[in-house]
Amino acid sequence: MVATDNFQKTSEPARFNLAAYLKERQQLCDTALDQAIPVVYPETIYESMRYSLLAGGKRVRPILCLAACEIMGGTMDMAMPTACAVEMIHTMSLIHDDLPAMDNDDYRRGKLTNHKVYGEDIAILAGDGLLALAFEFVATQTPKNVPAERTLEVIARLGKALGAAGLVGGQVVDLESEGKSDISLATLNFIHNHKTAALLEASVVCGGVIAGASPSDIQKLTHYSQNIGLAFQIIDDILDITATQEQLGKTAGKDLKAQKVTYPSLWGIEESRAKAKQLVEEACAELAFYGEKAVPLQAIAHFIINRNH
Ligand code: GRG
Repeated sequence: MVATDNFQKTSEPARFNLAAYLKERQQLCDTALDQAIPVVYPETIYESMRYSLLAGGKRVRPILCLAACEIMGGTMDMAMPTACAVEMIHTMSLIHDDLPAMDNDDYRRGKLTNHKVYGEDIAILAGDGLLALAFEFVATQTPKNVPAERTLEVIARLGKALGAAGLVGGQVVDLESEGKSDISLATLNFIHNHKTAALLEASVVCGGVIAGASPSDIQKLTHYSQNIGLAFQIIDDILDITATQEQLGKTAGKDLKAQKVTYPSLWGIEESRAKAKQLVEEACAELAFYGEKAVPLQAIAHFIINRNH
């Protein structure tokens, strides 16, 4: 098997070239995202939106969306507008998260943050622009072979995942928890199930919806994505401690400095890693029903816990 070095650390599915798979799909997503935002008047806002959207990033969410569509019998073309939309939403949440009023970060994806380059006013508007475009893009670019009611369901699910019942709600509780050392595991889980897992879940489930997945398929995709969503965040917390700024592309060690309650601060690094591994194993088992077709989603789940950035 050829794959990233890190990918080989756990008992991942064999005979699947994950590195090549991710590279191919990252390139497809990058091209589609590049084409989604031409620079027209007023140039500043389009340049600012493109600056963060095309700054790199692993493209985990769009790749999950495409893979979920394929496992359910759809094609990448059917899901590409939704895949672009989830990356636009993710990027806008990073731009707003980095603002001085929130996390106040100077670096993201290895570059200066949006507000450091364009100013806070334009950075807020770039986030707003990306958010609006995400919905317009799904509504106007989803190909005609996807029934309109599926597209409508995608729009509703995305709205729910990023609003007060999802990312926004998670971010609010995270802000309210700042500086408190007595945050419970239930609160920590609430924050990350909303801030991180909700969009990963929507990415996967919307891919399935586009392909016409049945309610029982949607249930399996939901369980898979909730598990990898939490595992993703546990690893994110560990990397904040163990990885360098160069690896992360953003300031490292921020949680420790802010004395933030995280999974490793509650459980320690090794137990956190073990929990993430267990969540990924449960996620993979959820898809065993689909046999060989599930291999890409299972391999991505392993990548999520074995990544170093
Ligand atoms: C969605 C309307 C709306 C507002 C945003 C600021 C905010 C509300 C929410 C914060 C959400 C947030 C920043 C969650 C963190 C998620 C996370 C683990 C990000 C890192 O994702 P990676 O590792 O990053 O996939 P790359 O750069 O690879 O894409």
